[in-house]
Amino acid sequence: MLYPRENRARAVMNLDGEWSFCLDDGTGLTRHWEREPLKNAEHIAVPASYNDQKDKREYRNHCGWVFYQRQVTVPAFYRGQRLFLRMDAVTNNAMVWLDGSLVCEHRGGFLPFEVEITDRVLPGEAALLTIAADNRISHSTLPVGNEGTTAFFGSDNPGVPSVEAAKKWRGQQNAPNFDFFNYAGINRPVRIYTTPQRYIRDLELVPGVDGSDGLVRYRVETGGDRCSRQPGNAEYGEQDGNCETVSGAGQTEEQTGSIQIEILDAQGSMVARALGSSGEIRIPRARLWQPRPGIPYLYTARVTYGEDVYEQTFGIRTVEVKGTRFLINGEPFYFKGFGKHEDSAFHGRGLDFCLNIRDLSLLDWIHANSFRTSHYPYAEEMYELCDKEGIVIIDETPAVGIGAGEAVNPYETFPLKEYHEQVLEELIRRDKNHPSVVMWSLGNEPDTEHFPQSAYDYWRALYDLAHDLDPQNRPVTLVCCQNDYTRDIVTRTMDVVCLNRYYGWYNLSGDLDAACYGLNLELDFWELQGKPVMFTEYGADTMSGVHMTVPEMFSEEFQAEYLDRIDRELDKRSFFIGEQVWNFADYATIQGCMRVDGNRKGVFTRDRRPKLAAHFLRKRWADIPNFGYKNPETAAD
Ligand code: BDP
Repeated sequence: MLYPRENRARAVMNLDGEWSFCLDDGTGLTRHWEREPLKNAEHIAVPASYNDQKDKREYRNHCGWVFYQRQVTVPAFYRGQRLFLRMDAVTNNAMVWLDGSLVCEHRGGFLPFEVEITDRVLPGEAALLTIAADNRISHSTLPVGNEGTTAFFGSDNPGVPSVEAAKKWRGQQNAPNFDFFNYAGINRPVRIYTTPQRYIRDLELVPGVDGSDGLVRYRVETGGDRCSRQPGNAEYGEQDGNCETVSGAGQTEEQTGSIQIEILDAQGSMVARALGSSGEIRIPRARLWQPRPGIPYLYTARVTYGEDVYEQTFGIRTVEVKGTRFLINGEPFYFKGFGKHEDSAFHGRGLDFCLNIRDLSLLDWIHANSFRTSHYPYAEEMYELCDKEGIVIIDETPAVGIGAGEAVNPYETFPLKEYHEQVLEELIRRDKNHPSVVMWSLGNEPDTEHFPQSAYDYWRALYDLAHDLDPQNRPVTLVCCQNDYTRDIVTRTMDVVCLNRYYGWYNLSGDLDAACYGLNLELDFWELQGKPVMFTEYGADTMSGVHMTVPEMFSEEFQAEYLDRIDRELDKRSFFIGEQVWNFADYATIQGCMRVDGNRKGVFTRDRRPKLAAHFLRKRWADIPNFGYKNPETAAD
């Protein structure tokens, strides 16, 4: 799916700003709130989660639908163009109406969806746009919510009602099976964009290297070759229930012949050109996209098709796993960075350009080169920034929380398989062209230990699917929870073994000698598997401002010492290809007796001030190069 961009052929109307807003009282859908201006509406900012915008418990703890509304007038001079309404992310499920009629529904809170509305609005006249968002999570959502007997935090003491019983008594309540706040609403921009009648629908770019030349395979998909729907036959439901517009299947030779693709260098000069809907382009003496401090050189593919034009930046770089190494442009790469969250004060999970710029600046300051989009796909703007700034991304689906203890086989209980496939497909379709994305993560910390064969069947099928779907065939991983790794038969089959480990924190708490001992036992096991291994999480909750001469848990000194001790063990292992600390910054999560005002494992505070550990990592990472840090031939064992 293409990101909406304006150019000489396309206009983009941004609908962000202040909208009308109501929490559903349970009657919104049956009483058709979408048909008239919302009654007793409040003001709300878009994009942003609604939860922290008002000082009201009902906003923070709401469970169910909410309604957003605004008037939209498409300018009269857009007449004759196709119009698309695009929502970048509505969390977790969405329904969209124009003037009271349903135009679109979408399942999932972290990926874009769009619908053609050419026949739904009259340019020059106001239309009432209503978007409802449902934040409920359950066994059939990603991320996963607890239900009934799978409640994670069950009854603790005899005589105390279980969470489930309390829920029944007080009504509906979300029970996340994951450790971040369930921020919801219109979290990313809403836009209307135009295209000419015949338009470019998608573009796939697969870069390769041939000696000093770049070789780019490309494929262009067009739309609108059939007549656009006329008013009167445009009822919702005629589109097979999905939100996509009419596809360009059945292109004639004349039409595909009219597709032109030009490759521009960073100065805007054309360096190569081709005709047709697919093919291969040679770029003589190509410059590679390199993670910084290398130069993340970007080319632009300019596609024209009839009156339409679309420009997509891309990088020429290769990614490959060989033996125990992760190669970018043929060189063994070492990941230094973090698991992150989209999380900040007031905005919740809402897109915040300034925060993204600031976070990348901090990654630069601390000499990090990468992060994982834990635990869901991030806003597209962040990937664009990383393309430009040379930050490497492990791109994760929202599959977090698949597991419910040893009594319940989640793979037989959670009806997720088809939906998970759909999400994976949407993710890869969205992010396939980003040079910054070097690996797909199928999910975070599922149960792979108690029902090993079911887990294997589930995740291996997704692993194969990811490889099939990705035109660039990037490595694929599944991020593994601290578990009995000898029973887990899934993690070891991934291209890269990604481990979340808390030796010294949740396990062997506070005893760093014992933690290093436990860690080494496990590393001995992984050494035998012949795969590249990295940490995608390790860390310690730390209250900024708490200092100790003899470091104990929760102090800034403990976090720094913990990282130092663990890192020294990692340094001894040549197959170990990266360290991503949990977490980049403190963040909001569900309240509970293990969390003080959120999860405090940030190396930065929620307002992005460094803790002591940030200075430690900055010093350590300054001396670790992107390439060649671990060379299996020479590294000490
Ligand atoms: C890991 C999860 C992560 C948590 C972290 C923690 O992947 O989402 O926030 O633990 O406990 O298990 O801080």
